[in-house]
Amino acid sequence: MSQWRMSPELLERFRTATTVVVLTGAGISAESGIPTFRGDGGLWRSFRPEELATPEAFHRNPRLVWEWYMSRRELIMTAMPNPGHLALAEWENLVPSFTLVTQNVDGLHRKAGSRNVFELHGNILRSRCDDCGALLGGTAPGTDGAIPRCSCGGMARPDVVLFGELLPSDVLQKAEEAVAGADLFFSIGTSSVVYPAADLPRIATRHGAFTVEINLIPTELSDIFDETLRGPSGQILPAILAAAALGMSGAVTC
Ligand code: BJW
Ligand code: ZN
Repeated sequence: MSQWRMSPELLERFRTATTVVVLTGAGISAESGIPTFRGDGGLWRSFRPEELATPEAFHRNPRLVWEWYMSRRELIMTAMPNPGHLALAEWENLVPSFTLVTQNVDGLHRKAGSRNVFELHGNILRSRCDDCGALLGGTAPGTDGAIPRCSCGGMARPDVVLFGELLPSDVLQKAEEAVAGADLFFSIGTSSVVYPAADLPRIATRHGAFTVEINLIPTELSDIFDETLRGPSGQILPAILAAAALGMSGAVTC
């Protein structure tokens, strides 16, 4: 059970916003059965990021890194969007401008029906050439573990952004522009420790957006938000949409 309270101001902002930007992290997909990275049950409890999520790790031991991504791919391919993803897809239909910026690589926002999605950290279901960057579909090692090669000879790798790598510059630029123009900004299910994504709430604040955080627990950035809602996004987001439709606010117990 979680308890959260949406203020009358948030309800009003929700109803009148014309330019909404939502930033999501692993927490929004937790209720779809996909582990987060940090915290209890997080992936980094069992795996060391520097052994699996850096370009150096990939070059040192591409098979090991591929094995890890293959097991996550399998889980993600069968995962379904949860009520949080679905509520965001529905919200997009209710406002003139809605941008969804996600750090997630699972593709669940598009699977839920969201259209204007910027994937900051790539997509785990795609592969690309480690040398020339060519997209290689869902290419993956076979049962012998051999790493597939691009026509240029480079190794195929998951099309995700590893630590120390640059985010796709066009995607990041468009995301930052959208955030700078937002009148309502939500940060959902992210620990707000990974940059440059963690800069986005500050950009929103600097440009005068009303800012809201949804998370189970306080984060590094909680203090800068105008409003924080503590609880599972799969319960809070549908409840906000329903409350806004009914014109109510106040304490809601999920
Ligand atoms: C719920 C919930 C529920 C649970 N409901 N909530 C500036 C300062 C310091 C460092 C840097 C900096 N700029 C760059 C860096 C270095 C680095 C960085 O940020 N390091 C920090 C960790 C210190 N950044 C980079 O390297 C980035 N590249 C870059 O900036 O290049 C230029 C540069 C390089 C080096 C130096 C300077 C400049 C690239 C970052 C790439 C991140 N890649 C990963 C892996 C992607 C592929 C894969 O999936 O394997 O992306 S790491 C991992 O963390 C993944 C995530 O997208 C990312 C963020 O995690 P997220 O989504 O926040 O998940 P969690 O688990 O941390 O949090 C989940 C939250 O949900 C929790 O708070 C829960 O409570 C909550 N939750 N259930 C609501 N039901
Ligand atoms: Zn290539």
